[in-house]
Amino acid sequence: MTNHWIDLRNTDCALILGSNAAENHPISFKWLTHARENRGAKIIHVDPRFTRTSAKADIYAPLRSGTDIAFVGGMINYILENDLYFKDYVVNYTNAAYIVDDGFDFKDGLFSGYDAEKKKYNQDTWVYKTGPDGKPLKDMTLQHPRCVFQLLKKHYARYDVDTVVKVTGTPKDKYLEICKTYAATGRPDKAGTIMYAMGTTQHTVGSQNVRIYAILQLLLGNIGIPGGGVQALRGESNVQGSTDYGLLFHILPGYIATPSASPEHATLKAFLEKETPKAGFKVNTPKWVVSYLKAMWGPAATPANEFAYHYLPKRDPDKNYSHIALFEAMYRGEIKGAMLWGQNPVVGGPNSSREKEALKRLDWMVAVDLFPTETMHFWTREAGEDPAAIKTEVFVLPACSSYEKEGSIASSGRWIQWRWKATAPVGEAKADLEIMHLLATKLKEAYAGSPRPEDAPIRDLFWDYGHGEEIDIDKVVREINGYDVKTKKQVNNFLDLKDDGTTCCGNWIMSGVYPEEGNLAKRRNTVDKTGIGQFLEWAWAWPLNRRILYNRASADLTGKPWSADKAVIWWDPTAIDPKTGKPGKWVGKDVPDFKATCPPTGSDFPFVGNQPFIMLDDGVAGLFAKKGMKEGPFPEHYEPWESPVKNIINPVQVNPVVKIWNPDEQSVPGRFPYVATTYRVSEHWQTGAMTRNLPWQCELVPEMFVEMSKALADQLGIANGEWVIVENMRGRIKAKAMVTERFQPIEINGKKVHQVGLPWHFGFKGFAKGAIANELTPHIGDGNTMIPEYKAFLVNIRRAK
Ligand SMILES: Nc1nc2c(c(=O)[nH]1)N[C@H]1C(S)=C(S)[C@@H](COP(=O)(O)OP(=O)(O)OC[C@H]3O[C@@H](n4cnc5c(=O)[nH]c(N)nc54)[C@H](O)[C@@H]3O)O[C@H]1N2
Ligand SMILES: Nc1nc2c(c(=O)[nH]1)N[C@H]1C(S)=C(S)[C@@H](COP(=O)(O)OP(=O)(O)OC[C@H]3O[C@@H](n4cnc5c(=O)[nH]c(N)nc54)[C@H](O)[C@@H]3O)O[C@H]1N2
Ligand SMILES: [Mo]
Repeated sequence: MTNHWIDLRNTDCALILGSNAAENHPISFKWLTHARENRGAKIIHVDPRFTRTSAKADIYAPLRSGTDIAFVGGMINYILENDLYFKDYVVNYTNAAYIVDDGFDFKDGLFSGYDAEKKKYNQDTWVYKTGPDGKPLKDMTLQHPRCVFQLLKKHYARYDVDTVVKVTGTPKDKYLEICKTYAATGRPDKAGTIMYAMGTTQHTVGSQNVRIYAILQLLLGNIGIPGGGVQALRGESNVQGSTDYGLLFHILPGYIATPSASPEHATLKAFLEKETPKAGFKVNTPKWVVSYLKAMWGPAATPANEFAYHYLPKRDPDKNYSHIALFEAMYRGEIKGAMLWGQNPVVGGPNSSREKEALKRLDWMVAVDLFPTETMHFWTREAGEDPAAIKTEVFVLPACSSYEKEGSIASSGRWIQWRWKATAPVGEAKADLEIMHLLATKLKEAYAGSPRPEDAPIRDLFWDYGHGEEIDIDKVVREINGYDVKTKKQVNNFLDLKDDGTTCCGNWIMSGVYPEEGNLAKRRNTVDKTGIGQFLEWAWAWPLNRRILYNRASADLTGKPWSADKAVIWWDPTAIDPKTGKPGKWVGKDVPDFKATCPPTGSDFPFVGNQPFIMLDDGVAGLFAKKGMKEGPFPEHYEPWESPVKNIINPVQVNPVVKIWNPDEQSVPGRFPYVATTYRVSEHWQTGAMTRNLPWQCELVPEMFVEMSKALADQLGIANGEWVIVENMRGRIKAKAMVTERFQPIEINGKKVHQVGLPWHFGFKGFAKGAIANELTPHIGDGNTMIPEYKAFLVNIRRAK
């Protein structure tokens, strides 16, 4: 989230698309209800199916799964055509005025630079045109035909209302009502927020779905203000924290790129040169990287050995190591062993039968979990297997639950909150941290004194957290915050970090959570001194306890809030800065997302006073994404891999950069006419391990179902509650028909299309058993992140007998 949960109460309009927030993130509705009651806020919900979120919305509109870019692209066109954008904001705080390289083009569904063979773009033309001084050319009047604003306008002019509703199936009057209502937040005194989750991301165009929300919000001046922003409603408890700490293969803790085995990353010097931009706050990257290496290898990380940079694993630059890719590698027999730590892919993984097959090809597997899961038992008769025919040796380590251990978690709003242990673990169960500590200690014992260079990263691993078998979590948090290596004094925050090896810091974005005064995640001051619900002394938020990201954008060029109602920080020329003793300072209701003493009209490298987007080298937000996004600088509509219709916006059917792993598993519309999506129910959690072992939850939703409209049920002669078969190229499952009004047939370009929905909470363990929805979902992922396309695929449905 750019903002945070409580801040939803400051919104004038919430556009919820790709999320069933009322059921899956219920706390959001506490604050949206507050906004509606106190400031007349409007709630809009866009979802293929009418849910409890829709029931609480002022406007609900259906769309076909997988068509959000068309939907939002049309809103952008509406805003630009009707001059409803926030002009001062767009001109000054985005790259609207920048002139784009002459070679940049978009034709027949493709941007310039596409290599059809490699399915990859050469992004060299996705840049600005520069003047003789090497600086980008700009036209602040936004009239130049090659400026970002005009190119954006041209790109989305093709997304006229009639075309859009032909793609999405949304009734035209509803669509226009949403355009009008949401565009009204483009005024300086109004804020609109976008709330999204898996309905947005689990698509072959998932990343560009999120990008297009950012463009919409920037046009309306909705970023950096209370009640505005783009809100990623995170899923699993602490999924925010796990990405912050580098769980994903392409990032180290703090969103630093993982090094690859390529010449440009061969040495620390080369890596830092490549990964450090020339302008913007990220010029500090070397301080973060070197301090991280000091946290990893302590005294063994010295200036002479480039701080042990050569110990960091380097990934193959041409390989992908995401979920699908790893399971495909297991399937091919390239991976011999796997540790599955709190995950249950036999139920939750895409094309789960294939993933189960992949597990059979491992020599060993370790599962660390609270409950016996389908994944731990994948080799059993219960799973339909012959145990004698499976070679994989399976080890189970019992883990304890969140109530049985202490630690912090990061919420979607980036708040780091401490949780204390409520009760002792059951049986032999241990906290994950303890299990990790024992493992690390044993590994270090095994490699102690080894002269082999490949053992050095473990031999020299700096593991100073424990007392024998016991780990001291306080020491872990202290290292995450960082300290001065010599004095052992905690640094105040990442502004104190150095690139010479004198500081150590486990994760720069978290630096500031544990200064000398103590662990701020434990703070519990319930007084809100800001009046807008910021609660700055409740816990701690990264970065630097900042609650609204990019908040410099809430003030105009001179540092005055665009409107009193939306004031967060402002420039006070008389306020004295305690550090410098000089007048002039950013003050207000949040920690400035800016240098506190850099005046709005001046500069203080790498800060430029009127450029709020400090993490970008331009200092302004990107309506046009320069190099970076795999499929282009502007989001473009492509159909899901499995779609009932042809793409009518452009001639390219599927996202041109996605990797198609197994072409023969594609389900085609003739045989499999219905659009299927998967979703959650309030009563279950994820793969069900945590709810199907609780009898009272099982009573609430006891069995697998497929939800369909009355029209489809009538057409197929299916009665409510009857068993049906749902099938496609990947699998065939049995489910009970749940016939509802919540799905309605939609019209796509003159063709009637039916959508159905499946929960994915069931499996063969626990008290409530049922078919696994993921036996139907494809092994295909988004072009940038590889998140699986769980939300749009094709199936056929028939009566079970
Ligand atoms: N009770 C409960 N709460 C949970 C969870 C749980 O299992 N149970 N899981 C947690 C986790 S890990 C996560 S990630 C979040 C997920 O939270 P959500 O994303 O809200 O979860 P889903 O129900 O999977 O999907 C949301 C909605 O997306 C809609 N949808 C499907 N395709 C599209 C599309 O193409 N466009 C649009 N606009 N909408 C589409 C679906 O109909 C569904 O209503 O929930 C978290 N909260
Ligand atoms: N079809 C379809 N599939 C999906 C999705 C979808 O929308 N549709 N959503 C996807 C999403 S968003 C997600 S997040 C994934 C989730 O996929 P998984 O992470 O595999 O699902 P969970 O059921 O949350 O599994 C977590 C496991 O962790 C265990 N656990 C709980 N607490 C702890 C702990 O403290 N320590 C340890 N070691 N274990 C613990 C639980 O018992 C459970 O078995 O599924 C994905 N799969
Ligand atoms: Mo999730």
